[in-house]
Amino acid sequence: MQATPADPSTPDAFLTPVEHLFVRNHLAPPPELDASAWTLTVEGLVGRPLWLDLPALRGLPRTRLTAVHECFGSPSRPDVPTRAVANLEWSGVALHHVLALAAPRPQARHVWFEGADRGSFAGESGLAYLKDLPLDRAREEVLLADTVNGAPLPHRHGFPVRAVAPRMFATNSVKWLTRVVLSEHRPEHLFTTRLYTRVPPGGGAPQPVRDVDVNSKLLGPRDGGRVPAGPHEVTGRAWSFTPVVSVEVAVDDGGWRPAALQPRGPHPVWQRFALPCRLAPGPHRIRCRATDARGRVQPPGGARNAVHTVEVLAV
Ligand SMILES: Nc1nc2c(c(=O)[nH]1)N[C@H]1C(S)=C(S)[C@@H](COP(=O)(O)O)O[C@H]1N2
Ligand SMILES: [Mo]
Repeated sequence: MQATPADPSTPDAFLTPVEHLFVRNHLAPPPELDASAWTLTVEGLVGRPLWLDLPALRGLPRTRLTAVHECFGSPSRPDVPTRAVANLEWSGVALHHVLALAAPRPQARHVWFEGADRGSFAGESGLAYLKDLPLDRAREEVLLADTVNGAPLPHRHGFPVRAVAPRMFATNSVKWLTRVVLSEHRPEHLFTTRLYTRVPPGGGAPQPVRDVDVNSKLLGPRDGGRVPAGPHEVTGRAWSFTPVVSVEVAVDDGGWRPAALQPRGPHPVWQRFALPCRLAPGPHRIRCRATDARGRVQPPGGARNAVHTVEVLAV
């Protein structure tokens, strides 16, 4: 998978500026679609197959959504933390409006989302980028977005329209969306059934990578940074499928202390946390650990959402 040459670091802002957003493309080169030629087809188990152009899509009721956008990381290394995360405001048309026009048949259970990018990945060629979701879930949650942070999507982030699947890993948010298929079954495909699956914590059959884990990221002070000795505010962001209910911070061997935590509100956004502390001259290790409303806690290590640790030198 190609990432931006140097992934920009996450700024400590509620909305991540788009120029700081990571880029993840599996299939080179990323397409530069022409807005006037773009169409979305909706096909499969539908009563009325659709071909929508942009004016037709934009004629439907619009919605805004602010949500965490987190890359799962490499599908072949599902336990390695990447902490590539952002918080973005999208706008567009809720998928359910489009589905209502297409009239899914009662046998339809799954929605497939296909992007316009084509290429090779993991030794397979001629691939499209394809993901799928259960119909009920897609109908409730998915947005067909044409803006991010109030501006049209840049080409690299899916212009003119991408799917946004809130509370799910961003691998489900298909860029350059051109085809939606309703089906009785899941698609057998590299990106649906063979990659982006993982064994749930208690064991069992591998499940598709969907719901985000409970997770947090320290944003201040920065890892590897030098800071003046004295009083500091440790800050960062925490997020999960459900709201985060507590974040604890540990400085060196001082034990876990509860940080002040912003509430999540109605949108699945990330939540800021802060804890004042005093850093004596010398090296320090700072850690943060989030707990969500389901009682899930970040594990100490060995998982992609393991406790985040930064090391700083106070001088
Ligand atoms: N069509 C298409 N959609 C895609 C991808 C892709 O390679 N092709 N990558 C996915 C992955 S793994 C992630 S993390 C997000 C990244 O979105 P961004 O590049 O806008 O940050 O897009 C997802 N949607
Ligand atoms: Mo990703």
